[in-house]
Amino acid sequence: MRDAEPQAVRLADYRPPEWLVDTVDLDVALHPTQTRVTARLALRRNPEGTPDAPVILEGDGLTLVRLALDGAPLAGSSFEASPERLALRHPPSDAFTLEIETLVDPTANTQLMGLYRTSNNYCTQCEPEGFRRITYFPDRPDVLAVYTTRIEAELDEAPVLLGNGNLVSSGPVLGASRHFAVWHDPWPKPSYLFALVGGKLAKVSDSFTTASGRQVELGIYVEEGKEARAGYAMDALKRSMRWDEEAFGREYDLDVFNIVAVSDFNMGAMENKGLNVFNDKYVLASPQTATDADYSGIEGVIAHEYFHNWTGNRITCRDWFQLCLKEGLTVFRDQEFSSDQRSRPVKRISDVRMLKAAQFTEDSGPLAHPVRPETYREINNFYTATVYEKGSEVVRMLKTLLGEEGFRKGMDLYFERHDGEAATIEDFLASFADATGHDLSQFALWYSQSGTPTLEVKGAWDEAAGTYRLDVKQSVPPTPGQSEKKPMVIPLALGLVGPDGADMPLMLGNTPVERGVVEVTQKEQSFLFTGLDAKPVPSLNRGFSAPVNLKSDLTPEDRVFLAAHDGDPFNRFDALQGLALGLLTRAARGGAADGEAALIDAAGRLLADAALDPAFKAQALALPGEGEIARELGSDVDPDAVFAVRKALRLKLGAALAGPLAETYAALGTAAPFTPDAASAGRRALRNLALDYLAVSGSDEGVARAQAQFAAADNMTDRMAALAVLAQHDRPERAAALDAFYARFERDALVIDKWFTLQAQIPEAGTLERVKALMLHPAFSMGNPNRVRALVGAFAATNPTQFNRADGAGHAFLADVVLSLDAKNPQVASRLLSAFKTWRQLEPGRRGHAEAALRRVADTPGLSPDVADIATRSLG
Ligand code: 0A1
Ligand code: ZN
Repeated sequence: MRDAEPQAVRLADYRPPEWLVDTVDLDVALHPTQTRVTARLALRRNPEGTPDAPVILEGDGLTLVRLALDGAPLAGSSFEASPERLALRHPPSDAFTLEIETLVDPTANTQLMGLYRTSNNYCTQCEPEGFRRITYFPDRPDVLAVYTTRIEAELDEAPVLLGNGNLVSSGPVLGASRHFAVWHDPWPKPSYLFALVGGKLAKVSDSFTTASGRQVELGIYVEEGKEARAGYAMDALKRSMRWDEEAFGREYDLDVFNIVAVSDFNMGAMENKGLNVFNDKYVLASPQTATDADYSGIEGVIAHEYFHNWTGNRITCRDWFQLCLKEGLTVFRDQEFSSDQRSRPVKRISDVRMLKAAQFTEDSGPLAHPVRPETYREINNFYTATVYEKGSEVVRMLKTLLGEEGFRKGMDLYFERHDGEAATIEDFLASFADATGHDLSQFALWYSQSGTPTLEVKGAWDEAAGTYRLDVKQSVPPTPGQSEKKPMVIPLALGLVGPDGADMPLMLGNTPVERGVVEVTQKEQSFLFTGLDAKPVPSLNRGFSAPVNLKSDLTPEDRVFLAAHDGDPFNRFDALQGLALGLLTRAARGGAADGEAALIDAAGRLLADAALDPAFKAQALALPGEGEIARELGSDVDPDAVFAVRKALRLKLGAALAGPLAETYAALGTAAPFTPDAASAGRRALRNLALDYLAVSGSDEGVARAQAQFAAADNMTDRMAALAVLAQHDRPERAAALDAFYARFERDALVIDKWFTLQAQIPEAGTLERVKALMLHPAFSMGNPNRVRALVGAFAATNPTQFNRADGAGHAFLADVVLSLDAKNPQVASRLLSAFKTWRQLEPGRRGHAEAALRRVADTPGLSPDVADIATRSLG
């Protein structure tokens, strides 16, 4: 394990690398416990570095076997080697070849960083700092080299050998049971994009012809027997490749593109050059085993990793502070892809739901940090919703401000200028500024200021003048390390909705507002809209044009009106959500839940609107989650009270709309076989929402309907939805259904994960004990990240009443699991621990338990830097 108290790294301290590496020739002889890695590095002194700087290469737990310089073995006195570093204090010249032989043990690697084993196959994960667990290297993203990798293994153990780039040669190793493959990647890349895979894997093949006629062989490698489940991923890959050509003018650049699905993986997937490695959850799907959400997750992640080929690989990051340069931009690109493949408004709604649930929460608590952090102790802890999701929102705002054409010009210039480089956020913004003439210096605050801005908006109607004035005030709350904030550039898309429900003209003086977007740039600002013949209802922040907390003076009547008429579908959704959130927070504070009748009425009308997409209805009719209600409350949160008021409202909606819901349920039933397209998925989503509302009361009829659906379902979406309904009711049907589900899918780990998750989410007093018992279940394993996340992660992150039990047992349990997992897999342990990110908003009793649990973790000796960092920042 690494030093538990590593020095903080600061963006301000960035210095160019002292030594560059032009080529890396790797020879990897795979062995379960003693893999021999020979690395030949062509090192060259960086002319921009410090004269006489020593060569210092990073390592992590390495065993050095041999070292040679320009072919001659090096005497022990001329270098210093430890598991963590290799230093040549007095290099003999400014350019030479260093040959380094190390031994690594992939079987003992439970961190799943560097070279490790999964289901007896070999695979690597190098982002962000895993390459140093394979060989000594200047392991930083601004050292770009051309890699050639020779992999050797026992033929019967690893018949498949994959590397980055194109296959150069392969064959048997003479006189032995071993074979080899040589891969060459012509594109210079940082070490974090290196990958190799060896093992017994089945290949699903296809091909793609790029716009300019290059033929690309596509391969998806999966466990034998799972080939049929890779079809959807392959289809998504081909669609992604075509889309990037059409939407961004970006073509693929190698002869092969391979994806390998593995069952032990710390994250979702990894964009290694030409050899993406995926958590199999984001590759494998069949109607019987995957839900609609799984299918759209696969589509999104396949696209995301593929799009990294240009935004991340061809143009990479200068340092890890620039992580959002590739991640925020690539999330933006994958969101746009999914919007084009599916329904744009529905995609936007689900993205914003997730942004609010994950990022707004992070931004309002102790782990808040800027999209581009300025300091870190453990970079693994910065793969966050802020870097990814808020990072994407910042790119989206740029597009909103510059318009379609300006944005495309900026992107084109960025690709043209920085291809083959390790770039910064400044480079990115300069491309847009130079391409369009826009001054983006104030906009850049989005990268440096943390915290979700609040935008207060008040309207004033002047009947005599026919004008409507919007008074806008912005503020950014204090966040860790940042007490004072400057005003930001907030692109506010809006419309003025007239009494007939249609948009009225949007004029500032005599000028029409371009694209319906005004730019808020000051602390306080007013906009006077003219030429209006009736009082409008403002539809603000359309499409969620800026990631802000909007506080408007809209009345409940205005919201009911917008829910029925707004021309912007996002705001139609948001109007209903706002109504619900308003009354839920009032009720949770002990006030009267007034406004229910209006909400029920608005919901009923939306449900009955035949012109609306079922997927949209399903989103609009799903109440804000417990987390969102808690965030809105802000302090002294009692999760039981939040759950109770939400459940009470679900009961009322279910009872009041029972007739139309039952009709919806019946009307959307179909005998057609399952297809994962967005339209069919939308119908299932609405039907399953109806199923849920109709059973909230636990009535015999509601439960029987769910039970019948569970028994008859021909696909996982419907089966799972029914099981989720049954799981909410402590009745004999629940145990029976859970048992039947387990028996049917016992051999399918990804499906059993759903079974674990569902049970971890039961909002009942016995759930913690159930989770503890399930940890002893033979299908559970602390060594597999998916299993840990499915059970413990789901409990901590998605079961607010039971995780935050008043007696503190839920908090203590999470601390115990984090501490026992830390030595094995610090990354997964620290992610689990970040479930405490909202602990300060709890009421005093629960807050005390959370603090005690966090302190117990923080005070434990020998913590990994990952867990130590989250624990101390959470308490800070
Ligand atoms: N770059 C990947 C995310 C990723 C980061 C770290 C990892 O290490 C375990 C794995 C993947 C992405 O954005 O998809
Ligand atoms: Zn990414």
